[in-house]
Amino acid sequence: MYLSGRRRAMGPKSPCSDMLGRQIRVNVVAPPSLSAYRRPRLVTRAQVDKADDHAVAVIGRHKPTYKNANFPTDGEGRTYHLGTKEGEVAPRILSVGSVSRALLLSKLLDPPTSGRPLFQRTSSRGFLTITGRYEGEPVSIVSTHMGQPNMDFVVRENRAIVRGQMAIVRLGTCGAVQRPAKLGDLLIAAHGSIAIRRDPDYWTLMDGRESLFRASNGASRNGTANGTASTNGSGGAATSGGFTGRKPYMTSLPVPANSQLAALLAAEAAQVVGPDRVVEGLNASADSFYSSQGRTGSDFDDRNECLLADLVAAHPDLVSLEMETFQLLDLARCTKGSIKAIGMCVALAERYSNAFLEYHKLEELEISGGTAALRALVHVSLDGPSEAEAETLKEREVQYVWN
Ligand code: R1P
Ligand code: URA
Repeated sequence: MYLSGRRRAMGPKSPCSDMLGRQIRVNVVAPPSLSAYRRPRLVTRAQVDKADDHAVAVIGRHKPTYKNANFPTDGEGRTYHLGTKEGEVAPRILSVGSVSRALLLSKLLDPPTSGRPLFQRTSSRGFLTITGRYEGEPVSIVSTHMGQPNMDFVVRENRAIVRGQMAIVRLGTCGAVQRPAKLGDLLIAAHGSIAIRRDPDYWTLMDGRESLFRASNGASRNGTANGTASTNGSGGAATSGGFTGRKPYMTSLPVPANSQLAALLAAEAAQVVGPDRVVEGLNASADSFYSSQGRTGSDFDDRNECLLADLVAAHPDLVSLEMETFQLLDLARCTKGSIKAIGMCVALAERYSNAFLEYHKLEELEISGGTAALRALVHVSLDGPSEAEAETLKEREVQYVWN
C-alpha cells in the first residue's frame, strides 16, 4: 500500500517500532527486477505515514479503542467500519460503488464557502465519505464498495450518526436484463428490487443423489463441467428441486422503493439524458457478479444456464441486475419510514446481447446519473430531527462539517 521501489523496498535493516513501541509489519511488493528484496520488512509508523505511493500492504496499524460490542464506536463516536461520526454525514446521501466515482461526483458539489476543502474521510476499511453542499443543501457522497454486506454497513452506520429522516440514492452500474434497457441507459429500480442468492445446500444435498436420480430416470449426464440439458441451470430437475428438494438459486419477493424519490429521480434523469435513455422497472440484486447473475463458465458447477430466462419469465418488468440495491431498499423499509431510498444504475452490460460498454464512456454517464441523483436528493422532502433530538444535539454541541 505504501512503499515501492528500490529505495523503500530495501527498507530499514532492523525491525522498528511505531510510536507506541509496537512493531509494524509491511509486505514489500517490489518490481520483478527487485524480487530479491520481496520479503516482509519492518518500518516505522512515521515512514508509513510519509510514504506517498501504494505498493505495500500494511498489516499492523493503530486502531482506536472501541466500546460496545453490539454497535462499536470509538471514543469520538466514530463508527467501526465507516469511521465517521455525528456532524460529518448529511441526511441526504449519494451511495456509489467505487471510490473513483465518489471523487468524480464530488466535483459536482458546491465550492466550499469556508475556504476549507470539502470534508473527506477514508476509513481503515476503505469507505470514503465526502460531505459538502449541492444547490445549498448538505449532502454526503459515500463509496459503498460491492455487495450487500457493504451496503448494510453504509446504511446502518450512517443511520446511527444522522438525526431525523434520511434519503439515500444509490448510483451504481448494472447489467441490462432485457430490452428496452440498453447500454448506457439509466435504469431506475422504481418497481423495487428482488434478491438472488445461491443456495449452497443445493450442492451439498445433491452430492451422491444426482446419480441415483439419473439411474432411476434413465437419464445420462452429457454436458460440460457446468452440466447441460436436464442437469443444468434452474431447468429440469434442478428447477423443481428434483434431486434435493431445493433449487440452486433462491429469489426473494420484491421490496419497494420510495415512490416519491423514484418519481423525482425519473424526472431528473429524463431531464439530464432524455426520456428515451431512462428505463424504470424492477431490479435484482445478486449475491455475486458471476454465478448468481447467470454468468457461465466451465470452472465451476454453477447450474445457472437458465437463471436469467427464469427470472425474466417470473418478473417481466425486470430491467437491471447488480449487487446492492436490494439491501438498501430492504433496510429502508425496516426503518419504518426513517429512510427514503431508491437505486439507479448505468447499464454497463447488455446481458441479452453480451455487449459491454466501452469504459471511456462510463465517466460521462456517471456524471449524468450523479447529477440526476443529487438533484433528486436535494428536492425530496425530509422530516428534521424531533424536538427532543434537536435539544440533545444542541446540548452536545455537535459540529457540522458543512457549516
Ligand atoms: C460489480 O462489478 C459491481 O458493480 C455494480 C455492482 O452492483 C457491483 O457492486 O455496482 P457499482 O458500479 O456501484 O459497484
Ligand atoms: N455490475 C453488475 O453487478 N453486473 C453487471 O452485469 C454489470 C455491473
